[in-house]
Order: sequence, then C-alpha cells, then structure tokens
Amino acid sequence: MIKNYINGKLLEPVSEKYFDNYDPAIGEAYGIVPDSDERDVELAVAAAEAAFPAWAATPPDERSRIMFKIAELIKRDLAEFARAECIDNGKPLTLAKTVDIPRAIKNFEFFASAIHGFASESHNIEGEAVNYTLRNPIGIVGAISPWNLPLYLFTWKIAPALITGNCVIAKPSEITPMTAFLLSEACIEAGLPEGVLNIVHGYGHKVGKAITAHPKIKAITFTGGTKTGADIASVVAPMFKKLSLELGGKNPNIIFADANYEKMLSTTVMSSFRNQGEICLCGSRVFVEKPIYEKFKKDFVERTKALKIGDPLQNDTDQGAIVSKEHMEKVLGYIKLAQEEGGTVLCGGNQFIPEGRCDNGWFIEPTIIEGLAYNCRTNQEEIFGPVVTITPFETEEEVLMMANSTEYGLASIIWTENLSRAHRMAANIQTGIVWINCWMVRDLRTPFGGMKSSGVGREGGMEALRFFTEPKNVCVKL
Ligand code: TXE
Repeated sequence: MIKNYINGKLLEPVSEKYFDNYDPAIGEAYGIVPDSDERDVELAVAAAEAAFPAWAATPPDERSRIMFKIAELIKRDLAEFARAECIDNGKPLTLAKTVDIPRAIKNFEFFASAIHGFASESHNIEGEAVNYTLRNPIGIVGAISPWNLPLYLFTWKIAPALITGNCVIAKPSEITPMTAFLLSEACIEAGLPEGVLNIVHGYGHKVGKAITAHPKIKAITFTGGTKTGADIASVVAPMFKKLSLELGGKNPNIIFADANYEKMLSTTVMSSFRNQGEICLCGSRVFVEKPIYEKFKKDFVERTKALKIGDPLQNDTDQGAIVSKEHMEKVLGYIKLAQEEGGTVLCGGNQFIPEGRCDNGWFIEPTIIEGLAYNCRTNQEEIFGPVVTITPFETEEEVLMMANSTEYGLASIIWTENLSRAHRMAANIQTGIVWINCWMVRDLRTPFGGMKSSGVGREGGMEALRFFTEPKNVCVKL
C-alpha cells in the first residue's frame, strides 16, 4: 500500500484517509493513495529542517555515492519500476522499460557526476580586492511533478536538488503515485539520511498547495499544466521564492520538401504519438511544404493506421491507454471541436475498445486532422493526447508566422537538408528547444525549458545546479 515517506519512514497520512488509484488500461481502481494534507507537509518540513544542516555539510562525494546507490537499486528493480509505471500511467511497458525508468536512473547518475564539475567564479580588482562567489544550498525546496512521465520528471527535479545539499519535499501526481513510492523504498535501502527527501502523496489543491505556500520551503520546481503553473506562481511570487516552471506546449513540426523523407516520416509518427501524445515535447502541429503535402498525408495516415493500440503490458503495443477518464474525455472533446472548426479527420478520431482484459479501459485511436486554420482553437490550445493537425505551407515566412502564433514556446522540430535555412529557422522560431532533423535527442547538460506560456527558467545541467543554489559574492580587500 502506498505510504508517505517522511523523516526516513513510510507513514500513513495524518487524516488516515485514502483515495482510489486507477489502472487506465482496465478502467478500474487497483490501489489507494494517501489523502494527505498540510499536516503531513508540516511533518515533512520539520524532518527536512532537522536534516538540512548535516546534509548541507555532507561532502559532495558522499552525496554523490548515495545517489549512485539509489540509481543502482532502481536499475536492479527496473522490471518492477517499469511495470508499475505502465499500470499507473497506461503507457506501453516497452516504453517504460526503455525510456521512463532508464532516464530516471540516468537523472541520478548524471547529477551525481555533474556536481564534480560545478564551480563558481572569482573576480579580481587588480591591486585592490578579490571577489569570490559562493554557491550554497537554498535549504528546503519543493518539487511537484505531473502524470505523463512520472518517475522520469520526478527524479529530474529531485536529483539536482539533493546533490547540491538541499532537503526536498516532493509530491508526485496523485494520478501516478506508484513509482514515487517505490523510489522511497529505494532511498531507505540506499541509506539516504532521514528527512533529506520527503515524499508526500495527495491532491494538488491540498498537498501541492501546502508545499507552495509553506514559508520554510524556499524554492519550488514544478512541471505540469500552464494554468496550474500560474496558480502556483500567484502563491509563491509574493513570498519571493525561487520558481522553476515547466509548463505546456503546442509544438510545431515543420517539414520542408527537401527533408530526408524516410527519417522524417518514421520520426514524425513517434513525435506525434509516443506516450499517447502525452509528452509536452510532442509535435502536435505538423506543417508540410506544399510540394510534398499530398504524398506525406497519404504516407503519414498509412503509418499511423499501422500503430497497434491496446494492452500496454503486451510487448507489441505501440499505443497504450490515456492516463485518466477525465483526460480521455478532454481529448475526445478536442477531436469534436476540431470537426466543428472545419477540420477533416483523416484517421482515428474515436475512443478505442480493445478486445480482452482491457475492454473497459480508456483508449483513443491516434488521430490526424487536416483543413484547419492555423489560428483556430484546435491549433492554439494544448490537447496533450494522440491528436495532431497537418497544415500545408508555401514559404518560410508563412510557416514561421503560423509556428510562432500560439501562446506557447516549448519545443520545435525542423526537417530540412538546407543548412542555412535550418539555422535561420532555429534563430527565428520562438521555442526554448529546437530539434533539427531529429526529435527527443537529449543531452542532459543542455538548458531544458520553454518561453512564453511554456514556462519560466530552465532545468538540466548547470542550470539546475544553479537554480538549487544561492550565489553569494564575497569581496576581500587585498
Ligand atoms: O497537470 P496539473 P495535469 C498539461 C496537459 C494536461 C494539463 C493538466 O495539457 O492536460 O497540463 O494536466 C499538482 N498547487 N500537462 O492535471 O494539474 C498536481 O497534483 C500545487 C503538461 O497533470 O498541472 C500534480 O502533481 N500543485 C505537462 C501536478 O501539479 C498543484 C505534463 C501537475 O498537475 C496544484 C502534464 C496547485 N494548485 C500535463 N494543482 C508537461 N509540461 O509535461 C495541481 N497540482
């Protein structure tokens, strides 16, 4: 049974109340989640406060050793973590095994290594003074994560926060809590000192809100919806907390006629529908240069129809279940809206009912829609499901205008063999991440995040280590 991880112990919620945890592939509850509240957050803050001085004083080598140990335990239990992620989120087990859990392991290993390269600077005033910059841990930080890549995004926040000497109060999404619970067991086994990491399960408006509003929690890192990001910002801004927001996206995938066609086509099927389209980096608006539009349309529809939807535990499944009934209804609502806005559904468009054990699950056919205006709601709002629109274009200026027309600015994909055009597009497109002739190629040292309504700040590499530390300039008279 899932419990909170507070002060190194697995505890029941103070309320002693729980709510159901669903398996989206079968549409039924399969477990229960602690319905924690501000009292549990208070216990976690007290534990973190007591643990902080010793943890901050722990040499980076020791912090690094413990993090490598946690990574090793997740690796040892990879099959269990992957199965838990698949059952909680509905994603194919093969995806959890090859992407989600390996990346969670890498998050710990990467930051456990990166700390050794984390340095600061000194500045000399010749003959007068020398300045040096200290970068100290902030203290107690809050981490709140979403349901789409549960352990992957949870550890992406926790690892850099811990390695820089902070204590963490973390809340996973209430919809996908299981791997966060398994992580807490791994932390206990790895000998992470009690109170250094505290995981409090429960609802966003209760536990999440209590974390963001707590006066002793000095920084908040959040990944989730843009609206929730705004709610969180309104709470933390007047408290002058450091804030990192990774929010939604409506990412353009721009395909020029000179693209490497087969590479583009196979990658575009992935960037459109991987994880049932529930990745903030998915390319949900596909723009195709006119000369190849008809050919692309035919081929893209054909490849999409070949995707296998169904039981996420089966090894040959490409498309698993949508994470919740509410989210499935939301996505189906957008498919209906698209048709009301004049779109034509080229394939998919319906809820999918698999045969067998998943016949009561929440599935949607991968859907391609054409014929919509670039500025209609379907092309402006984040759908976050297996739904993409395709739109022809004639010139660079036209496609750049359409691509930059949304409130979001997270990621973009550009397919062209023309190098100067690729650099020109990358310079002018308003996204924090630009992939040229590839998608989801990730170097964890790079600044990761979006502009406009896709967020504030960057995660990854030294950006993350700097976010979780407070710089202090010391000036010494020579
Ligand atoms: O996110 P929420 P959800 C988008 C996607 C999706 C929408 C909502 O469009 O449909 O966001 O998804 C906690 N104070 N993305 O509902 O609500 C909540 O408990 C503090 C994009 O998952 O933002 C959960 O742990 N915390 C995103 C976390 O915030 C609060 C990935 C995310 O929940 C809170 C997922 C509050 N007031 C969804 N309200 C991406 N960028 O990858 C909720 N929470």
